[in-house]
Parts: sequence; C-alpha cells; structure tokens
Amino acid sequence: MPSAALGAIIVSATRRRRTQLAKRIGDGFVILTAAAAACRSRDTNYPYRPDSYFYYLTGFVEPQSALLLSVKAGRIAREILLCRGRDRRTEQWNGERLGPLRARRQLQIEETADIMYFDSLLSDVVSEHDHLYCLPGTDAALDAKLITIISNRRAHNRDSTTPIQALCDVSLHLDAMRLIKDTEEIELLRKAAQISSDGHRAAMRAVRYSKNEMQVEAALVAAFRSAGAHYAFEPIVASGKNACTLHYCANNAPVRQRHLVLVDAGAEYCGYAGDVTRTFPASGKFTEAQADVYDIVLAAQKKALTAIKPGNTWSAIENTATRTLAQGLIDLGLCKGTIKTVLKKSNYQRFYMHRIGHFLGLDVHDVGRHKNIAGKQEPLRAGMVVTVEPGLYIPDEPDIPAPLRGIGVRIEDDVLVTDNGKEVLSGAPKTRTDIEAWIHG
Ligand SMILES: [Mn+2]
Repeated sequence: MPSAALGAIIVSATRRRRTQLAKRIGDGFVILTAAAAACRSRDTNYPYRPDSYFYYLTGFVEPQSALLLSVKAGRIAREILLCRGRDRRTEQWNGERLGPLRARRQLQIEETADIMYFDSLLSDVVSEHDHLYCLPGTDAALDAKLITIISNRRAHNRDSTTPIQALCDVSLHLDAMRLIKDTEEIELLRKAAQISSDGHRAAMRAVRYSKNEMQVEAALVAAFRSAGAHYAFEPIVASGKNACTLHYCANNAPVRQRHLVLVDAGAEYCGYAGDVTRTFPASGKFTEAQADVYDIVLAAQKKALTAIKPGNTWSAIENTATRTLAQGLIDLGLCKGTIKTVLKKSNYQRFYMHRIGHFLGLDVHDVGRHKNIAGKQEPLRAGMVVTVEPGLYIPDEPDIPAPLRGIGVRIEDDVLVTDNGKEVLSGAPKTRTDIEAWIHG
C-alpha cells in the first residue's frame, strides 16, 4: 500500500490521466470495474490486487468498486467512484474500508457513492450517451448488464434516446497511454527495479549457505517484503538444469556446489513491476564451462542494451543479440556452420527460444505491441520501459559435451527509453567478477 505522501502523488497523476482519457475519447461513457477478490481455497483469498486499468485511473486498491466517467466534448462532465460503504462489523474482521465519504477527498474524485447504487447510477448516466467504453470480457456480470442496456435502448427508441451506437474497448486508448510512462510511473518503476535488484543481491549472498532453492527464494522475498514490496510474479529460483525450464517455479530442488542458480524475480511496488534475472554459481566461483556460456549471454545483453534508443525497433534489438548468441554457440561447438546459415536455419533456437524482452509497467508483461496492426515494427519511444533478457539453455542431452550439459543462463535488466538513449533501472552485480566478489563479500 502506498504511504500517504506517495498516495497523494499517485492520486494527482490519476486525475490527470482521467482528463487525458476524456480528451482522447471526445464523447462517451466509460465504465471500469475493480478486479474481484480471487479465491485461493475455500474461504481464503489471494492477496488483493486491483485491475491495472482501474488502478491506473483511480489509484484505488479496494475490491467491489467501479469508476463511471461521462465524457462530453473531450471533457469529463461527470465522474463517479463507487466503493464499499463503511461497515463496522465487517471491518472488525477484514480491515478498514475507505468508504465513499473519505474516498471523495482522498482520491480527488468529484462524486463518490456506495457500490450498492451501481445499477441505478449506471442506467442514469448511460442514458445520456450512445458510445460505451469498457473492457468487454473481463467482468461477465457487467457485460450482461451492458447488453441488457443496449437491447432496452433499442426496444424503447420511440422516445428521444438513440440506440447505443458502439460498445468500444477502452483498452485501445488506455494501452496507448500506459505504453508511455509518465513521471510518477517512472519513479515507481525505478523503485521497483531497485528493490528487485536488492532482492537479487540478497539471493546471491544467501546461495552459499543454501541447500535448497527455497532458501534462496526466502532471502529474495525477505528483501522484497522488508522494502514494502511484494513480488510481481512467482519468483523463479532454478538451480542446475532447472534453469533450462523457462517458467520453472517449483523452487524446491537441492542446490549443489557445482550448480549455477538462475533467479528471475521482480518486486511489485505500489502496483509497478520489476523483472530482473541473474545467474550465479552456488559455490561462488564459475566453472570454465559456466563462464564460457555466461560471457556469451552477457555480451549479447550488452549488444541489445546498446541498441535501446528511440527509433530503434524490437527486431533490431533482437537481431543484434541473436547474432552474438549464435556466434557464441558456434564457438562452443554447439551449432555447426557459418553464422549466416545458423541464423538463417534458426539452429540457435534449440538453445535460445524466447524473445529478447517485453514492455514493463503495472503488469510485468505490460501492454504494448512489438508490431502494429499492419505488421510493421513499432519503433521504441522515450518513456517506454522494457526488459532486455537474452539467455542460453543447454539441454542435458547425450550429444552435448558433458561440461556444458544442463547449463541455463539468463541475464535481464529493466530499461527506460529516454530522449537520448536509455537508463538501466536495475543494478544487481552482473559481470562474473562482480558476482563472485559480491557472493564472497
Ligand atoms: Mn521478463
């Protein structure tokens, strides 16, 4: 949860974003609902996480809430936040609610109301509009209500109201906004990346005394929690050949001295995600084979980072990293042929089978596309935040030279695209020398 001072900054940003959305839409009625609490088992829930779009526009973190915006001529004509009313008995069990009265002041929203009035306010405000903006398919109950409204309007159009002309996906506008991070978001992403990096430092320090992946994970998560963060996704703590399973998450295998440990984890701070990967030796010292593979991935990451600047495309970044990885695989004897044929035949894909990175923001795989609708590469623009994460995963298979079998290495950093180039937001030890020094520190 954001502190009071931080909350105020987030709130003023959300107010500005609602105004921006109104400008983009022109005329229409926007309906966004908070995510439902997710049941974990029987009567226990997962920790509550608001829907990213709803949070982006409200900064509000309670379930059973909704935002209604009536937009006319590019301005907000009416804005209403609906939330749970105060209830002493329920709050005694489940914690304090903000309630509509305080929400109005703290969230700087013109009107607030108890969520029990949702249906009546919805039909009230919707009657003034013929374009509806929502996230179809994310809230089945709301979808059903909107379809009823649409069919009722058509059936009763003898009076002055026109039928609903369009049910629009508001993500088209919100994704375009979320893709370019504003100042407040950049601050929070910077912090999320810093806490993520600190978690990795703690994990590296813990590895020498860890007999099992779970102990490394515990050190990582302790660092996140003590910095006021959660994890943005289930951490990957993969020792030995488990590192070759891209989304490994069992995190319960023994850590052996001869293993490399791959940790892919990110802190979530005030809703914003970090996503950092480091790979380090359990013994504190890379073997020769591990060092060879590691240095290839590191070189590929360096190349890709150099290519991060406005105007460059994802494929340009991908190509420079892939070329370095492919050349490395040839040098290791794992790919046969010239660099040209290895790239052309995609032979490297046996060892590198994912993409170079993704957008990062409120979601770890954040909104935004690598290509536009026409299939053309979208160039990077200042204000985007991306990950850069090449890797090599050498299977434990008979045709592979024994020392290389089961080595998995990925190196991932979080990067802000700036006007002149980039700013790397994450900063855990990355060269072999720095990693070994830190582990022994
Ligand atoms: Mn990632």
